[in-house]
Amino acid sequence: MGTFKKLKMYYWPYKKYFILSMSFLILITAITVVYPMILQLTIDDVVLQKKYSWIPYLSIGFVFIMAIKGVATFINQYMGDLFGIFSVYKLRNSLYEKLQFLPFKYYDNAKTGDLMSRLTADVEGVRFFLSYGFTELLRFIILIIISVIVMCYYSVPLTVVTLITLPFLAIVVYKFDKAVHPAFRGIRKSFGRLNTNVQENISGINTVKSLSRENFQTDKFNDSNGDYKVQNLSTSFIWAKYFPLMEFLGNISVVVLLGFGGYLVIKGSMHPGELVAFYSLVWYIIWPIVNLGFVINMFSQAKASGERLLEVLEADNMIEDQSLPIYEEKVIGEVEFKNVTLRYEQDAKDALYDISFKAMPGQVIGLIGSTGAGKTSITQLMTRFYEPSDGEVLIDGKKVSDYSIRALRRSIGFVLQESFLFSTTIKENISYGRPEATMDEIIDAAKRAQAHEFILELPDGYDTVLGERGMGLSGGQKQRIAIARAICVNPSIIILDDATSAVDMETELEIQKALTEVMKGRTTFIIAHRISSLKHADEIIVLEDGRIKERGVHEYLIKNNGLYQRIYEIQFKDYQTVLSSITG
Ligand code: M5T
Ligand code: MG
Repeated sequence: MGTFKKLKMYYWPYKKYFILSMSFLILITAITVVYPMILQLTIDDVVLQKKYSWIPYLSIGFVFIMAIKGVATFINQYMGDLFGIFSVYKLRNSLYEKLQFLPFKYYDNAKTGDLMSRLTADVEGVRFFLSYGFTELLRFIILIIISVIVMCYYSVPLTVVTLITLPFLAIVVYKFDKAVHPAFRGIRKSFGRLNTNVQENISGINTVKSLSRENFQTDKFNDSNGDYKVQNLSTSFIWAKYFPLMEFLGNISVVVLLGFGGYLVIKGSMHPGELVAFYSLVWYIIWPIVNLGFVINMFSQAKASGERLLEVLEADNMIEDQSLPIYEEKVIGEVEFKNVTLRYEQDAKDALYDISFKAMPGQVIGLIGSTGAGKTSITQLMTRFYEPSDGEVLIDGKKVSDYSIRALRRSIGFVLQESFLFSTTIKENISYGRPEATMDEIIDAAKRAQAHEFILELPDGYDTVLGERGMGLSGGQKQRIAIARAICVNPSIIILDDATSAVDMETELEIQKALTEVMKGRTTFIIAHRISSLKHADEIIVLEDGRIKERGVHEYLIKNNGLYQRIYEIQFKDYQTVLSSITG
């Protein structure tokens, strides 16, 4: 029950629906037990004593009770549904919100498809149990209690004898529960894997097709689909094995009832009508116990789902706003690293080691180094996407951890190698970081990002919806929209992480023009592989294996006999070769 206790805050606010549903459930159950009693009355007092004048009254009374039961069933079901639907609405919102605020570190290990299946199938599992499972469980308990009371009222010895086999039935049901819970957890897990597979395949369809790996993907899908099938089959086997056994044990009670009950009637210590009523009542006990399997099944599924939801809800936010002090204001743009070390995982090697530098507001810092050297990692620390393992990151002389995350992210703009655009209008994509931006501001940002012209040529201009009706953009166009998006926020610090490496030389020139505009008056970090992109920087930091190897201005570094000089020579020589091959 721990899982449901932890989830209480989501469903308990709607307890009024639950309580209403339950109250009418008690009424319905009580009426159910009245059926066999009416039967007993009809046989013993009407038929056997030939009191025919009672029949109309009994019939009308019966119809009346049925009508009450109808209304009660409606309220019970509808309120039960409301309880489930409202609770799950709240739960789903909380999950989504949680996902928004989880740090990158969480997503490093999470799989999209799996998260999607948690947000859909698992949430549904919990809803189903809240709406029906809870009710069923209580109904069974109430039905059993009332039935036993009525049976004892008719005959205590017969009750005891009839119920003698039921503990065995209960043991089988218990064993069933033990077997079925892990099986259902397996199903849910397997479904998460299946989803991941599909999602990755669809997101990566370009890669799949360009490397013609369709067959490989299909096989991979077959594997997870096969695993899902096996999981389902084994659950189904458990189900099929236990169900007939439970029914068989139930029927033994009926045999005992008919034997001993028949004897009591013949002996005259029991009325025939009472025996008939007993027969119905005993099923009111066996049926819930057998079906307890079904409810337990539902409960197990919901519990497994609930656990998976709690895993998300209880995931560590890791990076949170400090309680005090908090700076909300926008920064001016001085960035300082003091002996910063960063390790992504506890026992991984240092991604950065003992990094120190200082950038004054408005300065341009170039970061260069081979792939995996730690360039991106440096920038991730400024926005607190990750926390340094050691050392301090300061902005305007204050620790980044003392800023609110919001203020920080509003002060720092990013243009990455590949920019993600949402499938909405260009206008909204540009103003994504500052939804309150006016149309003039959006157009101004686009103009400065050299994007205005091509946007006007699109079918609906700024209202063109991306990703629809084949509305794609070229890499360079996307990049310029991303730059406009960064400008729109008007950040004090801007990070250009390989912003031009994915496009051709000509587009790069255009983007470079846009970037020069972006850099004006902002502290800028340029990460690039091409020296031409960062040779005008106020300081260039050369990284290798997470450490600073060299630093200084271009003119100094090219004569320093170090890594930078080597890179420069390679790129410069290349250029010379190309040049001489053209000029012949
Ligand atoms: C530096 C590791 C990576 C590498 C080192 C971003 C990131 C990096 N790493 C992680 O373990 N998890 C992460 O989320 O850290 O990586 P980098 O800073 O990304 O290097 P880079 O930006 O200089 O490389 P590139 O290829 O972008 O030029 O060991 O495994
Ligand atoms: Mg990088």
